[in-house]
Amino acid sequence: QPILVPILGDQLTRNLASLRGRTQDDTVILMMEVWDEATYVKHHKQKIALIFSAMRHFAAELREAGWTVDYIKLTDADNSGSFTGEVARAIGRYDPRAVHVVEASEWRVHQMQDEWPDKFVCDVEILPDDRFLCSHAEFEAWAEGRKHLTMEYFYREMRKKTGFLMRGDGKPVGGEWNLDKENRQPPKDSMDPPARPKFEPDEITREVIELVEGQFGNHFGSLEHFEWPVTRAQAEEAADAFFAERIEKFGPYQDAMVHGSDDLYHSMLSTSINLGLLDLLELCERAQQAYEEDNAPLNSVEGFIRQIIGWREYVRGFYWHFMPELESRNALNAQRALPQFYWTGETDMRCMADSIRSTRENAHAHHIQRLMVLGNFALLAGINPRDVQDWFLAVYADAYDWVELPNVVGMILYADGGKLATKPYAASGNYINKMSDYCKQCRYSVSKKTGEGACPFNPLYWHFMDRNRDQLESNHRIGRIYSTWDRMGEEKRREYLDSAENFLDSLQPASKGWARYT
Ligand code: FAD
Ligand code: DLZ
Ligand code: SF4
Repeated sequence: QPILVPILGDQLTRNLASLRGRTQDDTVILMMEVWDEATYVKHHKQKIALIFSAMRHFAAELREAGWTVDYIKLTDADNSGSFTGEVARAIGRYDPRAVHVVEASEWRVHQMQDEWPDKFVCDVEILPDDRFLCSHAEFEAWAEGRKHLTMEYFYREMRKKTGFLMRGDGKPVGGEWNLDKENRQPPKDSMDPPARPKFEPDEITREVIELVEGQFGNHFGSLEHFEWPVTRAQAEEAADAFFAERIEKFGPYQDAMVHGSDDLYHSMLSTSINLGLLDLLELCERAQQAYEEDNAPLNSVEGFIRQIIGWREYVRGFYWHFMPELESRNALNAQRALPQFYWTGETDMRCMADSIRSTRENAHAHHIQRLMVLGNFALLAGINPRDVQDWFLAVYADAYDWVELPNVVGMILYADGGKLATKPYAASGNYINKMSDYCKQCRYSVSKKTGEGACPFNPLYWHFMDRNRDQLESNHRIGRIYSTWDRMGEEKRREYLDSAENFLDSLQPASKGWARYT
């Protein structure tokens, strides 16, 4: 009787807790393409193609290394369509003495796994996912008794724990923990970021692309530019290029936006990291090495390491700490439907149109587009959190509930009432103008505050502040905004509010069928 080891689609590493220490002759690995996972939201076509292709490549790699892999394809005749159904069928086939599986990264799938011990005739062991650097218990111990779960303090603990950029005396290299203030440079005309490596679809990927076009042709997004790494070797090549060519300027231009320039100096590694193709400690070691060898300044390297051992680990801990309530939080009582243009890209707002174009073409937009353009608009316009969650979960190739949800509910929408962010990331057109080249050729005028042709972010900003005054005025980081508002006088305030309302009234709500099967 073998041990059955199901490997989920975002667990694609040989260094998985369920494989470690196992021998090949008494192990059957099970990998499953299932309808339920492909359709719980209508994922971008590239996201499904990426996951299926990476799964198929990983299965081939495991077989080549001598493992027995039972791989269930989406269109296999008896495919039951769910993880639970497929594990049950595999138990029928192999009569294993136990199932060893690594805990799912998402609440939804973890709930399924929790039922397995009662459902199945054999033993079921659910193992911790030690690819994350901070265990659930460690996060809970850190969170215990804290009024605010401030990322910065979590991050400092992670620096001490991992030793990255630490001096022998326990102080941070360079004397400061966080160099974010050096990482806010606007784009320069002379910027010329080197292109990242693009990976031509091989036969496996081409077959998957055909499958996705056939089965999920009505999902959002284009498959024309499928260029993601789908194997560990390719992901490492992508990482090599980042550390050789882009990390130097990663820090300074982290918040910059340039029309038509989709990668800038970002690593573009999130899809590979989330699938399990890259190892977090190795990435951080390489970043640190770039600093030690004088290939990148401290602000770039610290910024990169902070995203990985700080933000990424923090949002994962935050997710498990607040689930399942997190997904229904709506502290600002935002009720508006998501506008249709999030799906079509048909809007005259040039910043939104470009961010949505990149999303449609690449299943990717970089952080500041997600946060300060797409997210900021959703916040200011009062889009209900469920619609925004569905959109962000569906459209990005790196999107999984555990990472998307805290970013949407906590970071962009302030729907958790300020647990993640100490104030809403609300900004008028001025911020976007400062950090991008979008506004110069926009149909709207960023310097016009109200009325016909005014940048919609301007009146929406004040509409947001005004309608949420009860909740926000007591926040010491934002409260003083209201004295500016009050000083404007009744007539000016009315102009802002009317302009915002006219704009909001003009928005066409999206049909629900874009995000979910109805
Ligand atoms: P880089 O800019 O090169 O950053 C390096 C790495 O740091 C990323 O690959 C990622 O692993 C990590 N990272 C950076 N910021 C965050 C963050 N806020 N949370 C978690 N990890 C972070 N990231 C996802 O992986 N999946 C998502 O579904 C996702 N949804 C998001 C939704 C919103 C509203 C926002 C504001 C951010 C979201 N992010 C998400 C975080 C971030 O935008 C992406 O990780 C990043 O854009 C990926 O591109 P990159 O690999 O070039 O990142
Ligand atoms: C996102 C996704 C999709 C689209 N399809 C599958 C699949 O068919 N099989 C699979 O194992 N995983 C898939 N995934 C990723 C899973 O949803 C992910 O592993 C879990 O959500 C983790 O909780
Ligand atoms: Fe966006 Fe306003 Fe600038 Fe147009 S003017 S690109 S809508 S910020």
